[in-house]
Amino acid sequence: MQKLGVHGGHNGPNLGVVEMTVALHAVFDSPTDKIIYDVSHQSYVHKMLTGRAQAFLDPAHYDDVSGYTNPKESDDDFFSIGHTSTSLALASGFIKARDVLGNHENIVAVIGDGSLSGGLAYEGLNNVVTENSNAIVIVNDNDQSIAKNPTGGIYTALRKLRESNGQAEDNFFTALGYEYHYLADGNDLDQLITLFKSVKDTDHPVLLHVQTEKGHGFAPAEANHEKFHAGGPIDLKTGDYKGAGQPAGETYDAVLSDLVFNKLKQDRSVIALSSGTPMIIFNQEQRQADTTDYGDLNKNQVVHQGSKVAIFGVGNLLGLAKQAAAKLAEEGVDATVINPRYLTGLDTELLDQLQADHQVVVTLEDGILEGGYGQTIASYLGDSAVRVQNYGLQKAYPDRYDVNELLAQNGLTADNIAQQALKALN
Ligand SMILES: Cc1ncc(C[n+]2csc(CCOP(=O)(O)OP(=O)(O)O)c2C)c(N)n1
Repeated sequence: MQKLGVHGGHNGPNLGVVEMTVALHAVFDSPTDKIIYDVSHQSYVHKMLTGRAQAFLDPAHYDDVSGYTNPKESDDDFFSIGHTSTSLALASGFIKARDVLGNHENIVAVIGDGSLSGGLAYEGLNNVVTENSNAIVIVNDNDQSIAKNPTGGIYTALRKLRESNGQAEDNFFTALGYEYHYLADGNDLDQLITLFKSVKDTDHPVLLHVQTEKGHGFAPAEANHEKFHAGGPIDLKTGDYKGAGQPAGETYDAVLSDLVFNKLKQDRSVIALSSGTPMIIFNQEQRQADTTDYGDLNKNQVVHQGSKVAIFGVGNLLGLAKQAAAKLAEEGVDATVINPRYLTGLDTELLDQLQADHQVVVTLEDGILEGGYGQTIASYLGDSAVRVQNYGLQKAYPDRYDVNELLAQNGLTADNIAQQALKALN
């Protein structure tokens, strides 16, 4: 809790499975027995019990582990994962491999009810049972995805099972071929241990439907499951998020959600689909009703018109482009700032105009430099007198990095950008 207080993370999912994780490690022999977590956003207690407690107890080590399972950290972690609905498919591979090798360890998959809505989960449910050998699937049912589950489909089936203490006649899991057990008090350690012991070393697929409470033990998280699914540092007394780490100024997320909310207000037939990540898709009809001029395609937005130096800030780096322009202004250079708005396709009319009164064109992007946006600009201007300076990231696999540090390592600071532009001018 102290770490969540200053560090944030997946609060509710982890608090909900403290007892389950302790029971799993009490009964099963990890890593010989394999415990595979769906999403793996609920693996904090697993990490504490498998040699990584320091990363939760000692602030100096908080960043030693990631928020998900990671085979590089421990032999008890089998996958680097973060997507929902994968655990059963992954477990079915382990089951197959074990059986081919003639081994006998337990394969345990833990999947939340929210993750059970993903298509891959159904393929996994089918494949696990097809192998017809040891498999222990735990459905961690807290009746909550990130947001509330809808009614209908699997969620009505789960509710009927919960309300009948696992006795409902329609049982999706037994129909598929699983031996089914229901545990109403999935936050009770003793009952969990008894249940797990009773199915350990089974020779056929078993499904344990375990009802837990998201955020268990922390009153604010018990009272508001969605708010405490995940978030930044929390005031542990009041349960309020401290709000640190919020990006300053306007963000692309905020612009998008304002736009979508306005559309939704104006037109009840507008539907937004989201996977819990900021991703919105409009259908063809909505686009036709939309008044946006798509003939505008590839037109860049000149945020500020200056001369000599033009800075293109791609996406989130538009802010940095403005900061670099402010530094240049201190040196008497009134730089043009451009929001390209399109990652593919160039505004060639604008680029042709720039050649008339600009000597330096700078591009900033927070993607890989090689083959990136900036290089398409450089290629277009390659035959002109304009000097092009491209900033982006070296190709690498940074793990748990500080965004500003990573940008700085790649020269992406307002000071450096301004200095290099001045050098090119002189
Ligand atoms: C493919 C994919 N879609 C969406 C998400 C966003 N997401 C993260 S966890 C989650 C569901 C959480 O609900 P549940 O599986 O019930 O676990 P709980 O957090 O309630 O323990 C979702 C939709 C994701 N990680 N991967």
